Amino acid sequence: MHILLGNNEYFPGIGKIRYEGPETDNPLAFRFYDENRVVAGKTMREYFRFAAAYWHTLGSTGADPFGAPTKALPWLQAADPLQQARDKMDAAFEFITKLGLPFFCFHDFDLVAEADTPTESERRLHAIGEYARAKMADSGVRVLWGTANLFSHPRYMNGAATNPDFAVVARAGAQVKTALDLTIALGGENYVFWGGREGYLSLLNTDMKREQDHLARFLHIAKDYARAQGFTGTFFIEPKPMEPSKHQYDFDAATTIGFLREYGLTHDFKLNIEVNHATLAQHSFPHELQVAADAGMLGSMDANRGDYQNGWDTDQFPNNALELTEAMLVLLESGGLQGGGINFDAKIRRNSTDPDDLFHAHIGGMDAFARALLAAVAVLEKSPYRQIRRERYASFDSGDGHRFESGQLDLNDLHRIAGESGEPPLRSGKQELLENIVQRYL
Ligand code: XUL
Ligand code: CO
Repeated sequence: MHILLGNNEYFPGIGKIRYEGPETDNPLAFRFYDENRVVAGKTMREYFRFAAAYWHTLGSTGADPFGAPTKALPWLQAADPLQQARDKMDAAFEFITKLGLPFFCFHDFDLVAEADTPTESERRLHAIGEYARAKMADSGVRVLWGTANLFSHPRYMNGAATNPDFAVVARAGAQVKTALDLTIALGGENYVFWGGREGYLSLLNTDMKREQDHLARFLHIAKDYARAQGFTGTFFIEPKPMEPSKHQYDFDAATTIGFLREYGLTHDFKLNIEVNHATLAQHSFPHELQVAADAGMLGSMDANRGDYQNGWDTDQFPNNALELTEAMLVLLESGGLQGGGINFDAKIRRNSTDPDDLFHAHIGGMDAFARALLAAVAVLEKSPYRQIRRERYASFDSGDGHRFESGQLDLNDLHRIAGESGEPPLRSGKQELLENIVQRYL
């Protein structure tokens, strides 16, 4: 089928964003992100696999609970939903290719507005899917992951897969089937489940055990369906502790890993770790990455940052090079992301109203990651970071420590050894030294 691609320009005056190095005065250039530079055995482009988040980048109008939209986005003006969806996609691909992002991520109804009936919604999704295929073939841009929005529509107010009403669970299943079909048709590399309403507001009306059993059953049948269609990518669960639900079942990485293990889902599912979700759970981003990596389940990440002074999900663009350097240390030491990439699940502020603000935001985020990667590689290659960490545990490398680690000692042995050794000398954790080492290579 021949598809006529739109030719409106939505970001006039902005050309391809290029690497110009740290000394450039051009605000619309990369200072650190050089897509062809080889670091840690890969080009930066391959290492990060950056993705635009369709919902924020093309859909954020600046509306908040206190006020109306501040941005009349030119690609959202057509009255016909499919025309609007095509305009939005033209803007998306113009933005993505000017920035040089290899991927994008989407929810089903980011691509086109949901209709009044499932049949009409599916028809619209199919049509915009064909349009996306043509744009992707034309540009080489790919889908990092797709997902279904199971949280915006009022029918999901009591949950989707965990809804106490089976009719809603079935409806969510229908939506996931269509979103999986679309993701597969677009060659999507992964599929995400974020359970915004998979949780509860009050235990007084909630059978938590039953709801979690239903969630597991739902994930199993979704996975079985996708595998039967030939999907070989990975499913990611994206942990978040709260907001919009008071208690979300995928609270953090550790909780989610326990859930996947309990229900036999570890073979197909890994985690998508988001910075601002980590901090909402009172963890740091590197902590969540490490928990996932230690379980062999570090799949992908959603990049953003929260706000130091308030507790909620502000989804600001990442710019904290120190935090990201610690994150990159975890990534480099654990062998990297399994199948995923870095999706900018971030939005520009309500009062950022110029078309170039979207570019500044992404350029800053990409540069922050590139800078962090270079710093982390330098820490590993040039500093005693690894050696200090290794020596901290050296007493387990041989002798009784090694015998303990390999299960050869019982509690009586510990009692005897402690009696023979006397009071252990205090050993510094060297935290400030390690912090200075990381600072030095920033
Ligand atoms: C919400 C969030 C979602 C998921 C995809 O906090 O992060 O956008 O990334 O549903
Ligand atoms: Co996210």
